[in-house]
Amino acid sequence: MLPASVRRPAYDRSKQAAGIVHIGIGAFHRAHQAVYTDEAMGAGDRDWGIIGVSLRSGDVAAQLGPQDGLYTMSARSADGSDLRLIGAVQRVLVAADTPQAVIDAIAAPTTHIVSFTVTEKGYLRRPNGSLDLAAAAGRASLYRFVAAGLAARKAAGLGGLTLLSCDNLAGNGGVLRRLLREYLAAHHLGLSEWFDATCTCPATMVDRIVPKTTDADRAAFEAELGVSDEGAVVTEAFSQWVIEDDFAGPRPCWEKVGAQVVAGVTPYETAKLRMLNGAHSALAYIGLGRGHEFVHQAIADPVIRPVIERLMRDEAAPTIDAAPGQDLSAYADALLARFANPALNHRLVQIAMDGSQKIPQRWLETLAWHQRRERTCPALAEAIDAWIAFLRSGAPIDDPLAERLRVAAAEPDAIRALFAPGGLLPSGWIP
Ligand code: CS2
Repeated sequence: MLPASVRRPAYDRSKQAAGIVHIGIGAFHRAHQAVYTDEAMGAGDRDWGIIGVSLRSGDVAAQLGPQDGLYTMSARSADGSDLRLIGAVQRVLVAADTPQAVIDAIAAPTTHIVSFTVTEKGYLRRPNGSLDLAAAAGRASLYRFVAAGLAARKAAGLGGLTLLSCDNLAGNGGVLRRLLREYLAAHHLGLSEWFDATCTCPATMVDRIVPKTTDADRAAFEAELGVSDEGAVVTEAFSQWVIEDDFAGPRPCWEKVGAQVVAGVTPYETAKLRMLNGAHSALAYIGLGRGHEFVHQAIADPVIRPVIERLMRDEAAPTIDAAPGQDLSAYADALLARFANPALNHRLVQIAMDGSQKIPQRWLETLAWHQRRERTCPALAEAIDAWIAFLRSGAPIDDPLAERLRVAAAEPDAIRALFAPGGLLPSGWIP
């Protein structure tokens, strides 16, 4: 029995149909979109159960399967934690093991939305932005499953779907649509027109800091709950979700439980990528270089903090066309407070991974904006130097381009080797 203080789903889980298939069911999805969906059903919405999909790893299925999809989420701050039991996830499929089950889930008449948190590299883009068709034909490709599921829907005379990218990419919905079109043109030409006519790909801005759950976290959950929870997730109190109002069919009433459904996501998304994520990546590389392990330690370092403030306030913020009521200075204040959260133990190495996939939208767009105005960005220049030092340091490089990055960073003119146009990273910025 869970302690009475743990909030539980306020609806009958056994009576809900699955309306959403979510591809990439990591900790972030479980602490973000799944929570909004759980709350929407708690507020009276029905039939929005989630079928989670892992493309490759069986870990989450092994964790959540025996728990009937249930897990606890702890929102932590310096003042304590708020524990909740989340009931939106019904089951978890592993695409590599049961591919047809994934296709059937996408093709089910009750499914209206397929959402994604596959990380930046999961979109399988080449540095020039086009789809890596060889990778997209491989086993761990979201495109294969989505295309096969859509083909089955069309064959069955069902409607299209809303395909909802929840990854930290600039213009994530448009990127997904463009890449999926490239895939369909190569493999399912007959589906392209139907896809255009029946499916939508809204843009989203997703924000919640969710460190990877550690064994120590799981032990702390067990001590607090009195039962073990293999699927538990740790996060902060803050959560934001801004979604472009462009749905192909029904959707949960996410706006009743705090999400913003708006005509244009760009100002929120740009601010989040360039300020929050841009600062995060800078904290990771500069912080690791100075011997820190966690984000809250790096932001407390009097040498690092002014660089991060400058990056957010003087370099990133001026590049953003704020939406009415969007206060970028207050946003920077809030981010500094969130980074300082001592209860999260957010590891810098977690943020440091996949730099080649993250840096273009986090740093290079800001640099290009200033370059067009003949201005320099000292804080971002320091961040880039720290990335190069990290690549040269001999520490493991967790990145799809790891070996090529290591070679480029070893060049005497590493900046040019990494960022020259037509090179490893897509960039409007010319070093
Ligand atoms: C982080 C993000 O790991 C990273 O690269 O910058 O996961 C960040 O915590 C989230 O985007 C916050 O919403």
